[in-house]
Amino acid sequence: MPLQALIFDVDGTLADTERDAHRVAFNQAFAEAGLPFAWDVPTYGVYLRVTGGKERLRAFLEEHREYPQLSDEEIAALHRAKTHHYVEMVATGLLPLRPGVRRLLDAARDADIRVAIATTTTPANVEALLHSTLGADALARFAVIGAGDVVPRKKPAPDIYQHVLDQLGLAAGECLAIEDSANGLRSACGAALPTLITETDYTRGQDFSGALRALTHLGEPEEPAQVITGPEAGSRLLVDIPLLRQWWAETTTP
Ligand code: XBP
Ligand code: MG
Repeated sequence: MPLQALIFDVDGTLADTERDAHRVAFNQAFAEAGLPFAWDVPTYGVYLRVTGGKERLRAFLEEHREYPQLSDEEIAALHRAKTHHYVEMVATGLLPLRPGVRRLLDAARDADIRVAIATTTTPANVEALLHSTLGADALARFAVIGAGDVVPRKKPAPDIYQHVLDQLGLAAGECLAIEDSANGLRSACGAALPTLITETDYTRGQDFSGALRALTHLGEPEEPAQVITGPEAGSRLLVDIPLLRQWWAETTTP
């Protein structure tokens, strides 16, 4: 059975969204609500260990009892405001796709390999990012978009990947996941998916054991990716469909 589908994470994988978009949108919502805190770049990096914006804010408040403790309803309202700011920001075209993403999406389409999304982020955020980067018909490119609270447990639980596999009607061994973080890797591996990592500034140095390969990004002809872990470590290359098929086949051929 050939490779049937690529399942992409969103934040950090399709685009580098966290530092300059999610974090900024959270801070706008905090300021509007008159809250006495903001997340600087390193602090946000610490709380990225918690996936999901509402869950992240709850974890922050639990570790900062000196700040007003918010109810679940207050967190949900704050998070709605954050989503509004994020969507507005992304609609301006602030965030490009990461190197090689557009190229690989187009190559998958040409090779009749389906593409899907598995993310913990809110669906409106995914739609805003896809529209601003891939145009009006962007959503139609994806066979399945699994996002946000559609499953009860967010990454690193495998639920979102399992949900997407169920919707695709495919087995994990017929697909390949592309992630940027250890939480995402654990989620994809928990669903038995072979997984490629493209690290970001926030995820560099995390434990990527179990990944097919870890790379700096997917690469462009003028900006090849560097391999971080795997047999080709240190070399520079372009992730294309033949290479993905080769790496993916390693997981099925002993
Ligand atoms: C990243 C996340 C998300 C975003 C914020 O998810 O954990 O929570 O940081 O989005 P992934 P929300 O890498 O799986 O796409 O505020 O909408 O949760
Ligand atoms: Mg991610």
